[in-house]
Amino acid sequence: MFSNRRYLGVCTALAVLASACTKASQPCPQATGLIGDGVARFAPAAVSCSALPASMALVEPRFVEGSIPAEWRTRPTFSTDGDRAHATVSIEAGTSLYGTGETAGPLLRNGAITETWAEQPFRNPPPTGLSPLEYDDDFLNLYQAHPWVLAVRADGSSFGVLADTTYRTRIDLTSGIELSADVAFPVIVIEGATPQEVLTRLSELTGTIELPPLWSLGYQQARWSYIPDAKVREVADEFRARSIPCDVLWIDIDYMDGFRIFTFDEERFPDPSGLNDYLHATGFKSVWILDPGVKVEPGYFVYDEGLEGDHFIRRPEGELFVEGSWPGDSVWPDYTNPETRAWWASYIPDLLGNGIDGLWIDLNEPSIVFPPGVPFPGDLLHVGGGGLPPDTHARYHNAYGLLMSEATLDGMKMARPERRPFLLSRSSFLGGHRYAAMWTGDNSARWDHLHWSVTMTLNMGLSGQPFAGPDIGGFFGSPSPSLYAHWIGVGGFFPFSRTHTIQLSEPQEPWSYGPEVEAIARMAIERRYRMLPYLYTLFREASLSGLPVWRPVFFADPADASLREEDHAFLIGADVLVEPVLTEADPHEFRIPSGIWRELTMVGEDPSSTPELPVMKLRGGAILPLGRVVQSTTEALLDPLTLMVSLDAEGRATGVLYEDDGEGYGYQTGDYLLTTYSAVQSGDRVEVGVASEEGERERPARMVTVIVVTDSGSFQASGADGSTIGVSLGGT
Ligand code: NBV
Repeated sequence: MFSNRRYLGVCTALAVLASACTKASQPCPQATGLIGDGVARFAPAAVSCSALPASMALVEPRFVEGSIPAEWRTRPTFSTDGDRAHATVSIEAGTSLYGTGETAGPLLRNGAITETWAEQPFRNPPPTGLSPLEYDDDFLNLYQAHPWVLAVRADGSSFGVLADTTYRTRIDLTSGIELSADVAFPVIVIEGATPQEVLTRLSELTGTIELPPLWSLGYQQARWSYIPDAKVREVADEFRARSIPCDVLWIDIDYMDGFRIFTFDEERFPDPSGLNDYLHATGFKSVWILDPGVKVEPGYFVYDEGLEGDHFIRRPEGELFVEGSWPGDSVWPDYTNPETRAWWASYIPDLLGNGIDGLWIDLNEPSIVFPPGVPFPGDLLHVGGGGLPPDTHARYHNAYGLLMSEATLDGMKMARPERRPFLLSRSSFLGGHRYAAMWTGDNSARWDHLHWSVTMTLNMGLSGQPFAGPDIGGFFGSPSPSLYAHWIGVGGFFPFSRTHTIQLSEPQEPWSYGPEVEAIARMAIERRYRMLPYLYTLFREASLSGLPVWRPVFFADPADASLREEDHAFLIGADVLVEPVLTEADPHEFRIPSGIWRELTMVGEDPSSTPELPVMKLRGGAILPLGRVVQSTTEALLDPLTLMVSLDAEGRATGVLYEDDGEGYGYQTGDYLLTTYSAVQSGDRVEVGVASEEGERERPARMVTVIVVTDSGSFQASGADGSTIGVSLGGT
């Protein structure tokens, strides 16, 4: 039987019949029915298909493939209450709720209320001790919007609920799952035997991340702003002089000429190419910021050309929408228009032509800077196109960051089709991970934010975005030496690992807190570089399966109710358990999964002298591939390769290592090497070797050091990669 989708394809191919076919079928892209394996869509019965919003979360429309079976467990009940549409999903006792995107607070979301409305947080007056732009766990909405809940039942089986609308949606988890909005919306329910299966199914609908360039997984250093360019060089030199690994320096808004996007300040950044050449010569990459607000100034090329092409958002009466951004009075591109996206993308090649490696898009909720806290009116007009209907800002507000990400990424790919792009976006919508990584916005140098940086990264992963991390050390304020040491201690492990801070704050480089903290920061960052082969392997997995890089500990055993609230400890992939210290006082009691978890120390580390660094544990049955400490990923990571082995109760272990050239797309045509290593114990000897391999890349001639971690100490041996390496547990 044809799915509607294929049916349409056949209709298109048979041109003669086409009009008859489409007329007869007219499939509704929002109709009720099964739309994938374990995926059902429910549309409110009383609402016609044309009245339902088209999905912006999904990669492409999903058409009904069959009817929903009678035994389907999770069904929303639709109702209306005045002008408000509701969808209610009841949950069984013992069901734990997660996801809901970017929300401060605990990992477990039962009892929480979230609203999808991408917004720079603002409160006036703010609570004591905070400034108006600082967020805490009282905010219902932050910069990103993910109308998505991941539920784990008592038995470990799982389902996910997606309110498939970009309109502002309230997600009330105080009793079951109650979704509501001012417009009717369809609900997609995904069933799975485990939460992992649900997330993989979600990624089949919303897409996965693209494999990022290896350098973007290195440690990164930012501040608002390193000015002038000489300061950027000085920071780069300092990293190298102090042997603190770092891959990327970030350039904030002050590089621009009067904050006009796509320009450079002639005095402070007269030679961006020269600056980038300098950075590249010592193994750094650079990422530069871009805002969406375009200065209203006749004669400024972006404004003139944007006006000419009619690319800016207008008010209902037809005049341009003008408000204050960094450059003063500004207008905003209407990214719903494919021509506007192409226009925006056309500026990117010249910008990147200055040797810029990656881009960072900010304020794209979108936010007005002056005066702060003024919302974009819901009645502004968007022209749409390419499948998006013309409609108001109320409909497209939450998708603005996603569409700006798409346009910017298009420009990056156009500029350098042979290089994998790296893009970071402050705002986005569910599915935006297809285009950009995210950070958790303007957090604060406070202990509660250190904890939330872990829970937010985890919940982003449970909402389909694996490439996430906070401003390490906090954006607002200046952390104490102890807070920075603890933050960078865990910070070395974030999928996206960057220190960043606000204008005029105290210096926040790893050496800014004296030699003791500097040594801790160096160790934390060196741990990251040693772990990069494993992290890169996990990013590849995320790009294929949608599984997050950081995972909550309950992933190890979804049926174990005692793990559901643990949100200090977390897993990196399936094999590494991290127990960070996220509190100033009152030590946290970790709930960790049952089974074998052996403490892991990196070569040369003395954990007793560095309580700020998290305890790391390796799952029994796992082999962890580690690289060597390098100053940046421009150096070869994997010679020697270290394999840390933690045997299971049967004396076996396996582990996977993915490698390619770290940039470019050669991997898509076979230029990669995926190795499964295995270890088997017999008596007091463990033999470790290659169990299987995939890909056309040749195995490099390199040494492998195998370290078998046991309950009575570590034992090691070395040999050539590809050979069988025997490790004697007797130590001889
Ligand atoms: O561009 C300046 C900052 C930036 O450093 C920060 O990371 C963004 O989240 N940006 C916000 C604008 C400042 C708003 C107060």
